[in-house]
Amino acid sequence: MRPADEALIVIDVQNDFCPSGALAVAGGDQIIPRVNALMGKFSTVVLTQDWHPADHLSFADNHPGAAPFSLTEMPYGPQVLWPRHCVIGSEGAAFHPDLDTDPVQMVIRKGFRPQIDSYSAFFENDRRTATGLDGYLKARGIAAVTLVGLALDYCVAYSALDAAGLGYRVTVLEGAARAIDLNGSLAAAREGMRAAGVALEI
Ligand code: VGL
Ligand code: ZN
Repeated sequence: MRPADEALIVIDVQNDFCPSGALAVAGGDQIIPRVNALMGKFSTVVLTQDWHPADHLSFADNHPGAAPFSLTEMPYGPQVLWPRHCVIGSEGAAFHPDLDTDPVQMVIRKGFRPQIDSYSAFFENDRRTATGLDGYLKARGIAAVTLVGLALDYCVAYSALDAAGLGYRVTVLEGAARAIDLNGSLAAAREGMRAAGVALEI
């Protein structure tokens, strides 16, 4: 068992990020056996769930003429326009059926405000709107977090950077994560995480 002040945070292991999903991450489902095994080692386990309303502004089809994976400008800065994914209540937004949710104490949903995307488990993309996860972890005496899940270069990396900024010791297990890798996003994410003091392990 890991020390009681360590939490496992499992990012977005949802159908839409797995093969045949709307925003499939290559090999996304391959991480699930390892993630399930890891859950047994941590006394605090948190899942995040990307959870978007149909009119979410991160969806390319809510911007007439815009192509999926193109960039737009939001009030909070540049934003990738994604294929429609993880719509609230849909099968695509559900956790992958092989993911063991029994040991999980907390599910954080994010990205439900139509105007703001949310990659990180801690703050939405405006970098100010909190999800409440920091308060939950601090109230439970958590000092270190291990992050796994999808996608390594977006939601996992953003969560890792925020966790480091909030004072947690942060480890990302790359072997239990998979990346989208859009225009060098994976290399940039790794570099950013290393610079922030995140331990990248396999
Ligand atoms: C994610 C793009 C859009 C992720 C979520 O989970 O990494 N990426 N929404
Ligand atoms: Zn999303």
